[in-house]
Amino acid sequence: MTTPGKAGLAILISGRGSNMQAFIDACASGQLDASISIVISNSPEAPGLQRAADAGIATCCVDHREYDSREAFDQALVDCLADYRVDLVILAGFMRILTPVFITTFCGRLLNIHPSLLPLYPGLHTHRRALEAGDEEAGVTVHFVTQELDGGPPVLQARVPIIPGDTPDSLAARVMLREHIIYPMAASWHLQGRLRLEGKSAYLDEALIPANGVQYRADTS
Ligand code: NHR
Ligand code: GAR
Repeated sequence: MTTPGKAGLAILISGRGSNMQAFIDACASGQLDASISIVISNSPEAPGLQRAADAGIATCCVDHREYDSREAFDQALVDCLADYRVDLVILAGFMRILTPVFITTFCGRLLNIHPSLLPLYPGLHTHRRALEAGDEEAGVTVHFVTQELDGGPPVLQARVPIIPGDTPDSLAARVMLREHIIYPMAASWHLQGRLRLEGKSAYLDEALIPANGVQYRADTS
């Protein structure tokens, strides 16, 4: 559903799409002055696809298994997005590593949410790794996506305590509550023209964002 005049979001998912749902809610409430132009999944089985369709949003599946190379898959994503208004691309639990074919097309307009306190624990199984390391806190980071996996500059980060007896699942559930707050917030900064990628650095209101991102607190806005 593209509303004329409104900024358009593209959301890429691989799974259940709870972060995508947070964007649906933020657009509906007016917290985000945008509409979701298209939701793309690389997997036909992603439950989030049905959720998006139920909300009246255009969906598309670009199944990575049907392409010979990562570049060909990325080109198919770019081709799909060319039919829609896309001011900002949101990776929301999207599980395929992207090549320069995709990244250069959307450079500076591409955000990801990663469930760790970046630069700690890039890659997979972040909560398990934080627990095994005996960390006292875990968290989640919204960052610009660049060629370097989970290495683009952090934008906004929320910290969550680790509680004795935590499992990767219990920790993930606690972190997820914060994900749904900080991701639409970071996107709204971008849509308002407050957030910018320049080289390897991110700026909010023309000020350099620190290496682990703006630290989310209840009064962050
Ligand atoms: N692409 C680039 N170039 N840079 C980033 O920072 C990216 C990216 C694509 C996705 C999300 C990321 C995360 O938040 C993301 C960031 C998937 C993998 C991975 O290993 C790693 C990091 C992220 C997403 N994917 C495997 C692959 O071969 C497949 C794993 C699977 O299907 O379960 O692509 O964590
Ligand atoms: C979220 O916790 C997100 O941070 C994480 O996957 C989950 C997706 O949930 N992302 C990654 O691990 C990216 N590699 P969702 O589908 O319910 O939004």
